[in-house]
Amino acid sequence: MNTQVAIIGGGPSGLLLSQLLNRAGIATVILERGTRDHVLSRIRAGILEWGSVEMMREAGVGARMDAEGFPHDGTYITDADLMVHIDFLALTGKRVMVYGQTEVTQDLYQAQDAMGTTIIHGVEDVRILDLDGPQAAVEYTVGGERKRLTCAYVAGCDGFHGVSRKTIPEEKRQAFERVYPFGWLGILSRTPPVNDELIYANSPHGFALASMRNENLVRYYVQVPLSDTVEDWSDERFWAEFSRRIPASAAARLVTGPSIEKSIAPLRSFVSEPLRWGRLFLVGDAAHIVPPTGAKGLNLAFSDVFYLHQALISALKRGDESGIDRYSEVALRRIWKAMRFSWQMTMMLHRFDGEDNFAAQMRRATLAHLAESETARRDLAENYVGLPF
Ligand code: RFL
Ligand code: PHB
Repeated sequence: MNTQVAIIGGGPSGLLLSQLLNRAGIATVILERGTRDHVLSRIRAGILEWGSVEMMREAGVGARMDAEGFPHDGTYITDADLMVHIDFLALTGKRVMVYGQTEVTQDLYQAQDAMGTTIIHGVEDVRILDLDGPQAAVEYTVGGERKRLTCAYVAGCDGFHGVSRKTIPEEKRQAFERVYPFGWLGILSRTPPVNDELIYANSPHGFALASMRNENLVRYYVQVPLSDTVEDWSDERFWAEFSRRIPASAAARLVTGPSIEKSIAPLRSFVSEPLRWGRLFLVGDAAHIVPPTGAKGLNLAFSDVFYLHQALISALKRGDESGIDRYSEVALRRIWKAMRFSWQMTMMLHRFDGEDNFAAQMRRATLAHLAESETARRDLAENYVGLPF
């Protein structure tokens, strides 16, 4: 089999890239390890920057998002009972959209099906070959049979644990990493949101986040030690801990109910450079991970797709390779700024085990400054709604 762009991974990055390329008349094949149900059931991101919203529209998959998503004009950052409102719209003229990653991937799969693109699920043992020759190849096993796909370019959209990044020789790539000594325990519950906008809560008991999917579905998180498992967290324990970490005025409105999903995600910052190796390009979580505190992971994956789809269209339609030559440098410039913001938000809002009393005062002073300075709030808002592409 031959195609123009082989895409490893059918998560949000791979699907959006495939969608944009096919609409420009470029053929793709997506090779996905899991089943479609597996991809669609992963409860992850919830917030789209406006640039991501516009990309969904450009890709022809904006209709349901525009009908069912919830534009948010601001968010709250709180410290015990101090609630700082960050008014995105007033400060930047932009807003964000509450629309879950599961909905994004569902819309993209549906659009890909309608276009009749090739998505092969259940692939194993993917090998990426011939990256410095005139044509690249991808070998994989599906249904017990070994297959070979040749292509002009390979897009590595296979997440943090994929094979694409590891295909670049170890001595030719450099990793930058910070692992945080805690994780986020997240629950989904069919209850009304405790607040009309998200609450990022700093507290003496650790961080909590009140997010949502719709009027009757919430996504709430609490910071937990890495040694905890979901079995340590009954629903009762979760609700008690969550309600003492958010401001008392919000806790008084909290509606609790059974959780319908519960999982723990460790927090890490990670970047692997470069993003290009011959005919291979890394995209999204395959190349970088941010802690979820700034809601940047999916959005950063989409900005990589933005740069790469334009570069691939120029190369394949017009023979102009300047975009693919610059892809790594251009994408990394934005990636590092989102890394900085996610790291800063994480440091501002989490309690570190064994920290000294100075650290807690620094967090409190940062929040107090945010409450008093419009300049500080605008800086946060500008980063949260998304830096320009
Ligand atoms: P994904 O989603 O990991 O998809 C990769 C796909 O590749 C497949 N795969 C392979 N396929 C073939 N061969 C192989 N060898 C393969 N290895 C892997 C996998 O099965 C999978 O389908 O990466 P992608 O597409 O780059 O998308 C990235 C986003 O999923 C991620 O950045 C976000 O979910 C991060 N994130 C958030 N991002 C935001 O922008 N806003 C948020 O509010 C937000 N909240 C979150 C988050 C991530 C979280 N967790 C669990 C890490 C909240 C959480 C709790
Ligand atoms: C979510 O809704 O899952 C969510 C929202 C904001 C974040 C992280 C996760 O910063």
